[in-house]
Amino acid sequence: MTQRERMLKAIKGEMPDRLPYFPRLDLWYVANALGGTLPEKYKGKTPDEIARAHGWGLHKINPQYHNVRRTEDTLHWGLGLLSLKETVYKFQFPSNVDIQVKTKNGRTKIVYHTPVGSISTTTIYTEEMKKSGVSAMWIEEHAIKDKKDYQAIGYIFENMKIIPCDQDFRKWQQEVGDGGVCFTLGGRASSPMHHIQKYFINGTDFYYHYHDYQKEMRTLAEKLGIFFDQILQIIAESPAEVVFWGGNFDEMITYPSFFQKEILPWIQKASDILGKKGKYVSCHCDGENQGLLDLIRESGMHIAEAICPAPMTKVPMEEYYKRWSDKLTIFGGIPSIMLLSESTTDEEFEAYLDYFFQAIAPGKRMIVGIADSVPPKGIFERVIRIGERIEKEGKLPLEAGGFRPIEWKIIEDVSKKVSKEIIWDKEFQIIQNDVLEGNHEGIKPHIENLLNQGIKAEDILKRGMISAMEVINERFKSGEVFIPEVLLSARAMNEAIKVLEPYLAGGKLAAKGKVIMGTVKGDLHDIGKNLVLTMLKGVGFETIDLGIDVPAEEFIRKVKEEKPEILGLSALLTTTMPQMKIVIETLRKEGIRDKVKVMVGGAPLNEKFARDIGADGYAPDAAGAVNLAKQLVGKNQ
Ligand code: B1M
Repeated sequence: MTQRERMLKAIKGEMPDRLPYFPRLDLWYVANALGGTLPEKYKGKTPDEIARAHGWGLHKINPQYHNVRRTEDTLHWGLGLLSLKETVYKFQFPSNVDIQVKTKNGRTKIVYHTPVGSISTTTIYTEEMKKSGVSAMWIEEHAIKDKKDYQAIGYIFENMKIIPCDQDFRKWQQEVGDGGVCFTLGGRASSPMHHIQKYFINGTDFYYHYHDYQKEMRTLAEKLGIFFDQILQIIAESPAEVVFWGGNFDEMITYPSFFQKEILPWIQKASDILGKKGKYVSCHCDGENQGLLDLIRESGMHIAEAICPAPMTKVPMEEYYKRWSDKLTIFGGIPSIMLLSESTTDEEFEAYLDYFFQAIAPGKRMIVGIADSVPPKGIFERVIRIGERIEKEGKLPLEAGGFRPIEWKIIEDVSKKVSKEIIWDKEFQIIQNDVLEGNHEGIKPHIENLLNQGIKAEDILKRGMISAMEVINERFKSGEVFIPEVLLSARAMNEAIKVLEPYLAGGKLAAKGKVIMGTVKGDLHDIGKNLVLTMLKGVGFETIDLGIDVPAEEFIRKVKEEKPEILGLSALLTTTMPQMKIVIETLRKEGIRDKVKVMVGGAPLNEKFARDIGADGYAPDAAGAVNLAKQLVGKNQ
């Protein structure tokens, strides 16, 4: 059976002869080729040649953004417009939109002048990013900065022409041949609202806009819907068998109610339309899926790709297989940290594979892959070893044998966890409610009212505002509320503090302490860090955000300048975790290590790592970060 046949059988829910194995090599390959660290035997070979030589399938799922036909293919990334060999359409801007492009050192600024206003975007994709294994561009400046930008962007999408164009896609299919299945790119977002979230607005501001500018957003989503519908029609008539229909879902970012309302209906629509044409819909589900398991199952998608199970996320592989495999095909299953010596020993790696073969028995609807990809420093012998074991033990149907779940955090039943209820304080109930509801406008007159009645500002702050914020903190921890609620409550707090501050003793809010925080060098993830900062600010810390991709020297400079009680470091990539150690060592070299407490966090970290690098504390989430920060400054109240 060819690799292509194997994959198609797994997608259709039939039994191939053995488990299909399609490791994604591009990030590993590009990073090592550019860094001159590609193993000798692979030098001069392409990733496809390497995969074919080892008898693996060719991973033709994620577009090769680093290797496009021409600059224009990804030029309009800031608007989420891509025209690649992987897409079966191209687009044409309305003729009355004037576009000005400036590019310098991997940074591209574009201004779009439309008859109803101008918008601009800036994207970055540098050689350094490629070397560190980044395959996609970073949006530094988002198109929508405030309410007035909705109209211009809506105008562009409403008047955009989408034209079928599949010659290059057909050529690509021929080149890949029996080696695999070429996924066409529908888009990197799964619905119009998801598109707005991923491309148009900064990751954190999105939630404020979603709350404040509902009408504008809804209208824009409708205009984008026209664009999405056209793409679906073109794909339906194209030679593609499978479509990459967006992704990067995460139970925090695309929290369950948002996923259900804004994303799921479009996956259903795509699956219906394309399903009728004998095509399949695949979504990139590389995030934390615990709270989304049932929704993804019900979404109608045919393939959940880049599935990254425990221990990297909360959902163990057997849970995925048990919950989904009767309905959709699972692609992935080997979390990338299994390939890293820092996180996984050889013995642990082999034990994971023993477990894995049992967790996915009998192996139907399963395509094995590294989720989401082989990391730049991944041990390549382990990629080979997985292939060897599949060759030997992956004949289908797999036998489950004596299944023993591995010891890691088993799925938690969120619905059973109820955090502490608010203790209403009669005098301050209205303020407590404003904070809980995120009523950032209403809270101001309410506070003025209390002040006019002669109530002390310190009491309003402590008994009214902070007591409510702590409840939000707890509810977030227990999964009862999600990012938007936290952000909106914190915003109400901050607005209220502005009114309160002149009345506080000394005319200034006595901060719990000063915290400086940033995402370490090489790492561009900022949603979690922003949330932590917002929470800290909400409970009374003074916060300074250093942003993303912050080098050690910058952290040190700021610590010297601002003299904070706490320095916070965030990292989401295993490749950038070592940066934290560098920062701590530099603090030591500069003789200021004992002047500041260092707190670290981010999905791939744990307590042990924090201890090993000499940090003062680790927090797994934003609520934990608040508690830790209080402990570190010795103020638990
Ligand atoms: Co990225 N990404 N990503 N990504 N991404 C991960 C992290 C990944 C685990 C996905 C996967 O493989 N399953 C993987 C890393 C794998 C690894 O390192 N082994 C990965 C990869 C590979 C990449 C790229 C390399 C992909 C590529 O280019 N092909 C690239 C790297 C870019 C770079 O940084 N150089 C990349 C890019 C992106 C996007 C731009 C698409 C987007 C980021 C958008 C943004 O941040 N503005 C993105 C996203 C969204 C994710 C996932 C899906 C979600 C991350 C997130 O925001 N979660 C993520 C999957 C995952 O984490 N399982 C993934 C929600 C957020 C609220 O949680 O950030 O964990 P989190 O923050 C929590 C806690 O960790 C903690 O509190 C927060 C709130 O509770 N916390 C702290 C965080 N910082 C703290 C600091 C503290 C204390 C607590 O004290 C100081």
